[in-house]
Amino acid sequence: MDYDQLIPETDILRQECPRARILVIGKSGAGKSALINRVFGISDQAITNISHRSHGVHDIEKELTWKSNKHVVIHDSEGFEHGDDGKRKTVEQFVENRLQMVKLAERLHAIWVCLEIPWSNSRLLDRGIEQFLESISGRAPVVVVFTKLDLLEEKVESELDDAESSLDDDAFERRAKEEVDSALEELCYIPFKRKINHDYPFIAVSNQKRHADRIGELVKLTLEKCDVESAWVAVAISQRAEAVLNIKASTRIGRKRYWRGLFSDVFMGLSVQKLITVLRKDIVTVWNLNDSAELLLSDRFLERLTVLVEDLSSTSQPGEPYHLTYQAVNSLVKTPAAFPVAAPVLAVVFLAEWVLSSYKKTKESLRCLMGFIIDLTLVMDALFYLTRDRTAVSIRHINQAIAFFKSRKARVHDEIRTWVGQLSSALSHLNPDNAVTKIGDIIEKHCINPEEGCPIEASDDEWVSLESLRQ
Ligand SMILES: Nc1nc2c(ncn2[C@@H]2O[C@H](COP(=O)(O)OP(=O)(O)OP(=O)(O)O)[C@@H](O)[C@H]2O)c(=O)[nH]1
Ligand SMILES: [Mg+2]
Repeated sequence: MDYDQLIPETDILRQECPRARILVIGKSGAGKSALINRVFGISDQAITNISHRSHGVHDIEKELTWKSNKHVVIHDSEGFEHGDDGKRKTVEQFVENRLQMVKLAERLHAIWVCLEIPWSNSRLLDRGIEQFLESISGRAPVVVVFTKLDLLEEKVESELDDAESSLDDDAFERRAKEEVDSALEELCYIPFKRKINHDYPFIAVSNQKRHADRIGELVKLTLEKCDVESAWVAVAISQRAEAVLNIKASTRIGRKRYWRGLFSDVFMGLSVQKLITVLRKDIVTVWNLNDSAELLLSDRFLERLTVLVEDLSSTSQPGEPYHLTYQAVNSLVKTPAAFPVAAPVLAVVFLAEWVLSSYKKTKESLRCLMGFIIDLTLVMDALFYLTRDRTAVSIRHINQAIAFFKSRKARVHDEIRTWVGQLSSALSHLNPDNAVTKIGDIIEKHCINPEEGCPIEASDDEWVSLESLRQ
């Protein structure tokens, strides 16, 4: 394999399906824009651009896209009332056409039908929507979304408060939850199933932060409907609701051709720097954070990652000093042509030494590459939580994420050491799949618990120094 073949898997997938394409249908005010905001982390300002009220005219063909999340395109339909046959047929025709498109990128990867929970005795379903759901039954990747769950909760809680004022807090919460569940059955699930013959998946959501897990659930239901790998990856990358889905997307991409290649013979002799540059591109792409300044693709970030990993490059224990920078400068001065790098030469000297060699199938290489993939993924996981309010990634965020990961690094690296240590020394017999599976297991074991998130600690606006990472 030569360098030209070594391109990020995400670039290949992106050619096939660069964006998740989703149709959102629902009455004006049903909460479509709020939902899009929650799932894709798109700013409120952009949301007002797609309000039907502010635009008046509505065009399902229009592709709505956002600078802050380039991995999604939305078609927004305000739905149709009973008797709006013309409008309904337009939407049906649109869906039919899109289902038959040859190019995966042009097809609809999901249709979210948004129905406001009728908490104040309004109507759940219009006849028009019923007809639409019947007409496309089974052929389209529909998920039904019952919106504004918080308003139902408020109503149930206030009624319960009036009726049962003597309950203590825990009992109140339990009762309220039970009553909300049964109200959802009664107001949404049962009437929906009675009216619609087809078995569409559904979920009740709201735009409140405390319901983030339900937004995650919606994304999971949507992914279950994606039967083409590249579409699955596109949707998983586009969403910003669930870190675990980015981790899964990472592992799925990792299983493809070239991650496995890292653990087989095809990359022998290539520059490790080139390999990790490609790996970094893939992992950063999969997380799809708002990185307008491209800090995550910068040399500075790469330097810090390679230093995080360097304790795996030798059999010595963490904490022993490294004199790598000195050695790297020296070897660079002696044999500059040995490093076919695009990055400015000065940046190269800061990279840890293990990066500046060519790839060999040794236990050291295996430990370092596994470490690189795992460390970067766990740093991205922390960044996901730190920038969850959709702010752009900053150096401060990156420092915080690195510091948080560093506090957990010893355990992660111990696991990598132990696993590689027990392999037989004839690594040519290594099944690449085992290494990829192990990477996935370690990441899932050490990723952040969504309920805890990543603690925000004081941090600098300047990049954390390499020396302090080595301590
Ligand atoms: N309490 C609560 N309000 C919500 C929720 N979702 C949306 N809203 C509010 O409901 C109103 C309408 O929400 P939008 O998201 O703009 O509705 P839409 O379906 O996009 O409406 P159009 O763009 O007119 O078709 C706004 O004032 C939102 O703030 C929710 O989950 N809970
Ligand atoms: Mg809207």
